[in-house]
Amino acid sequence: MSNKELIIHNLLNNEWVSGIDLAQKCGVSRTAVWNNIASFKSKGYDIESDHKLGYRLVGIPECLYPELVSYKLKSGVIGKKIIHYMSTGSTNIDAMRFALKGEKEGTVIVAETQTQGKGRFNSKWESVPNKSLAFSTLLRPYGKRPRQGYQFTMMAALSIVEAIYEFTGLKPRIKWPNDIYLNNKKIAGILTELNADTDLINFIILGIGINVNQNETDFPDNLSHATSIHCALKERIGRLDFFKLLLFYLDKRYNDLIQNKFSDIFKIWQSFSYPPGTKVFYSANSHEGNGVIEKVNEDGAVSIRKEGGEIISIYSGHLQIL
Ligand code: BT5
Repeated sequence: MSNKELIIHNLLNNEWVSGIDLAQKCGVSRTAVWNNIASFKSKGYDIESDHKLGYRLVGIPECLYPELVSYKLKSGVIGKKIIHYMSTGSTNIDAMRFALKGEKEGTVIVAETQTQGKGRFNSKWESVPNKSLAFSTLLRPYGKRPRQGYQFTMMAALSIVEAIYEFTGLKPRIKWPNDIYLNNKKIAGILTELNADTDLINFIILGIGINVNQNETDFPDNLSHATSIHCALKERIGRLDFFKLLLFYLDKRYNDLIQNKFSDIFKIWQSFSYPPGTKVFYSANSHEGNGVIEKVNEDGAVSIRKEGGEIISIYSGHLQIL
């Protein structure tokens, strides 16, 4: 843990800590403590100083700074290292760059906003500074095949609904293959990108975008089908604590996956997904049309019963709930 993180962690119980104690606990000089406090204040931390009592933290900024995310984070691998940007193009592109340079598994790249956030098939993903969540996690699963890539999207989707359910009591639905919906509007999306040889995955970038504290007016006109946790709950939620809970669930479900417990994940995933019989408009390669969901299969394909009764399996495509 860096000295910066240690200093903030020692202040996060909001009690007075003397400069000498802080310096000792963090293994730095008093001047270094003073310099760090000044730099924290410039980042938006509200810290009181008193020449006798020392320092006391009274407010934190609305940012997902690494030293805040790592405090009492209950996860083993995912989030062990956090890289934070106020603004970046796309955290998936950043994560890809770090991965190619040898960055360790579990590193999370998080941005307050993205200028070129992307969805599947190069579509655009919108985020709002300090209100949404946009982050990417680098995974290096051992011995997984490229055709198992969809399992990572499924475990991420499950982690997102579990975190939202525990944090808010709201029960979102998963829309095959990579979307999370609330009240039939999209609240989150997952972009899973692989770097693989023919037979083996080298690494995975798991990009997650979640609408957390946006108001209705924060969404552009072309996103009338989008919603946020705030819109559904009618109150703002603590984005930092929610993010930490999500990292915990991601870590837990990733662990299940690498211990070959995908069948367990898949069963729970199904209980959150739109059920058989849901009417959809499907589009995949050259096919498109109306139909109903017949089932989602453990190999990642969705079976659709077309209007004429024929059943087709789709491995990659879009569903629109009707
Ligand atoms: C997704 O693709 O939903 C994947 C989104 C992944 C975003 C994360 S953010 C962190 C990381 N870095 C990135 O650059 N990306 C990842 P897809 O299923 O193809 O859906 C994309 C479609 O969702 C767009 O074409 C829009 O219609 C819609 N959309 C865009 N922004 C949205 C938002 N904030 N809320 C709801 N829908 C949105």
